[in-house]
Amino acid sequence: MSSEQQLPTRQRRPSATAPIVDIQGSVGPAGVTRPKHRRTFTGFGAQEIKGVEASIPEHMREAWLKHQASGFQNKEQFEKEVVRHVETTLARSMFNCDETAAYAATSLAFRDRLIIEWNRTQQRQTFADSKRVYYLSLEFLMGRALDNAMLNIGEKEVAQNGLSELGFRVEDIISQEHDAALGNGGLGRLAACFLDSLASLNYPAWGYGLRYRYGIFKQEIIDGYQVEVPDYWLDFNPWEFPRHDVTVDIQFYGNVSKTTDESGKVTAHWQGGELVRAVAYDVPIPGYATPSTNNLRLWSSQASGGEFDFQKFNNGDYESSVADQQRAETISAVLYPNDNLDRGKELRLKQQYFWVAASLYDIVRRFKKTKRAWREFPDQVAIQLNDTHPTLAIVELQRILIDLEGLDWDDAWNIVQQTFGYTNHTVLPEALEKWSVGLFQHLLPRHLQIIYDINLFFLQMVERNFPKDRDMLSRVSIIEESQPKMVRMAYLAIVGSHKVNGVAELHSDLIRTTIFKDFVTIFGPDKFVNVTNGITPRRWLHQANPKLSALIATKTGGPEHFLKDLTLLNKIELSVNDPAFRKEWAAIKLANKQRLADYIKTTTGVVVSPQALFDVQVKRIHEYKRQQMNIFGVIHRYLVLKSMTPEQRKKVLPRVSIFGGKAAPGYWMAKQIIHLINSVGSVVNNDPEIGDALKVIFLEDYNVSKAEIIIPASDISEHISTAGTEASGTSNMKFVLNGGLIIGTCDGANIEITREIGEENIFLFGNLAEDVDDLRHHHTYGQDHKIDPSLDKVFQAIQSGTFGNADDFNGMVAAVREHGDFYLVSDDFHSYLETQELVDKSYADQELWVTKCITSVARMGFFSSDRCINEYAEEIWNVEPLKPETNSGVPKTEL
Ligand code: 26Q
Repeated sequence: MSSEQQLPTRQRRPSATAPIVDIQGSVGPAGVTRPKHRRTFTGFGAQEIKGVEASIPEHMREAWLKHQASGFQNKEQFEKEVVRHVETTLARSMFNCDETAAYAATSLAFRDRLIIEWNRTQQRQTFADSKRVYYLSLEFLMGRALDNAMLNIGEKEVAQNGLSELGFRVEDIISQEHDAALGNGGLGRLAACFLDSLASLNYPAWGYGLRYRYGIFKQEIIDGYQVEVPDYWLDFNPWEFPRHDVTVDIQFYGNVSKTTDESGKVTAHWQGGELVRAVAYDVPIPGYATPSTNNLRLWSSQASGGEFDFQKFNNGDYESSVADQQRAETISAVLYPNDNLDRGKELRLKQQYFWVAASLYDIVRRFKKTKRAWREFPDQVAIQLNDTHPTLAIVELQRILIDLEGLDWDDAWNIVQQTFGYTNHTVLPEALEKWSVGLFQHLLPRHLQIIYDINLFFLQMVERNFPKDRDMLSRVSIIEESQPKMVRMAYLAIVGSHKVNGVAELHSDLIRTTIFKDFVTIFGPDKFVNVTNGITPRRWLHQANPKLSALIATKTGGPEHFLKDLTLLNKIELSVNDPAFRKEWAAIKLANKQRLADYIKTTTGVVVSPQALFDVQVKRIHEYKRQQMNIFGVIHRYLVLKSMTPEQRKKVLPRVSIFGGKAAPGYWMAKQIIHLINSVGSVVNNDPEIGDALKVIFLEDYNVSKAEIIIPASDISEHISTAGTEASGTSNMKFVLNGGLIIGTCDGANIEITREIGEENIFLFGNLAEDVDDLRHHHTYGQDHKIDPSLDKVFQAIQSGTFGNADDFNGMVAAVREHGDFYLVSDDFHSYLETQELVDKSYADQELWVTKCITSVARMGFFSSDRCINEYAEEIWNVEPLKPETNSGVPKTEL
């Protein structure tokens, strides 16, 4: 009789052939046997389903099986769930169930549905023993979760009908939710789109990030100026699950000693310093039309001794024990609001290490439970670095392997390099992360030693292979020999990864030929690849623009098809000349514009006509993105209108210029730009001579949920960065996908959008990336820097006080006139104005315009983040999807 059979039933250990798995992805008990790793896993067979079931202790199995079938399948059951949550979970009465309570209860009802699939997905992944992807990003700009959950699960209609019977409109309930705004802009939203695609495509994948108490600040516009207000978003967040049992103590500061054993092997010991506790919070990530539900794990910081340091507390040192607690909590308190700017703040480096160390501990712990040999680590784990922010993960894994696990340097380093991939998102020098050696020495002394060793071995290799190029060593050294010495994080990321990618073709070419040129020479061209960004059509078409999605569905065989394979959009091109389709298309755009006009009226008080051309630029405010050029163009338009007779003005195509975006709080020039836009708006919008011919709107606090209203309403959107500066841009894709055209420079993904949709469907202008260096040189050293006469008139208007105190805008004018015009506004201004005129003319021909819009949407299939994720999976991660079972009683089958 085995020892197992002797146990009383209630204490019986689970079957030894099936692992116990939970959402934490942990397996138990140790030493279980499992199927061999397989490259392609096509789903559970009947036997394997039994395997998962068998992992549930016998005395729990019946209850477990009943639970699997729970959740709501129809309107009545949904309503019952909502009422139950209001009356029990929320401890309120239906008698006073307001929209807040209805939102909470609806979310809880959907959350219950998600949790079941979430658990199953983790069980499935662990049972299959498949390789997982870990996406490390300091930013996840998720936006709202409820609408997304409803649509991805496929039960929005049920909820809509149920809520309606309870007296609510589903839109009102959805809009109760506070955006999860744990990101600045493009990089953070890309991470969110990637999570959606990873789950929708059934890839075993986890995101790892920080659970900031404050996300990106809320922007208020007061007297035309940006004012920042903290974004405390965690009041009620039904989408996160605290895992108080999943904690890791993270070490900072301290010192390093070394010991040598009998065999002469030296081991480093990092001792002393300070401990901060990382606590896991998990967020379920549902896939679209699949039960697969992945996990986003966000770490929150706490004092490691629990609530207080009891010793200090008991000694009466109450204040200092509270101070310790606050210092620990500060680490995950706030998202840095800089986008594309590195400020070198100690707390930021602390955030990075805290998050990276906790995540790696978690990943390594999960791997160790499989009892595999260390060399198999890269077969089980792929880690993607979202920019250089998580680069310390490379050093941390090397430290774990050599200091804690006793591996040789070379074996460890091979594992590290095979595990990591690094995505670069910028070529702007001010955004490339560097940390001073002194700060590293203080905060992470052992990591600095390891970085020095990585650099030493790397430089030795370079010296061996390129003995003639003596300068090469200082050019590529991870340590910059400046005063003070700096650690170059991008170089560390390249050296520690097996693949480095840019995010659009031009950008990938630029990094290969400029900032990382030497590394291409050293490692060869195969290490440097391009993966052009993409966006999830579930959020950016189906959710943001339900009417257009429904119309497209009529030509593509239903939403579940084109939303899973966006190339099917090409079918709508067959209907481009179908009058009924075109009419419906135009009506939808008008309705979306009306929705935005209503929003503008409510939030700004300004009335705009939905018949006008809506011209939109919404994105972070930055000189390289050139919102200043846009507003100079608006001023030009205003001056032209003012010079016309009333009769002439009546014939002008009315335009609404819409801006939105946040400036980093310390970015003075960006704040000046916001101020100028608002000042121009208050003059133009109140000028009775102008009327509807021109309106200028600044929408406060641009975020994901506002983007969902703004983007579908655009006729033309502006993507007008100085050529070579915008790595990709992703809103360009969102606008075109929603039936808007774009005016843009030959930069980032604009170039590939042009390739896909055709030159005749995009308004390109301006100098090319290859000309930028010469133009800048000319500004600095040339004698004859003449600025365009139209721009000169714009400056004269600003400086004569037309838009308020001229001195307020001196800096912006001087940047162009006196300080070398680094972003080449004057060089591109003329061509920008000409192209805007072309936009007006084209819009006047509505028939042709609608043709351009339909054709463009039809050709946007390439820009799905699904395509993008499949490229990462194939070229960088070497992971395969793990399809869910189709016959295990899961309520919904995969489409
Ligand atoms: C760095 C150091 C210290 C503090 C903050 C930062 C920091 C934070 C955010 C640096 C950069 C960012 C964000 C960058 C970003 O959003 N880049 C955008 O990434 C998109 C996705 O690839 C591209 O489409 C955009 O072109 C790129 O600007």
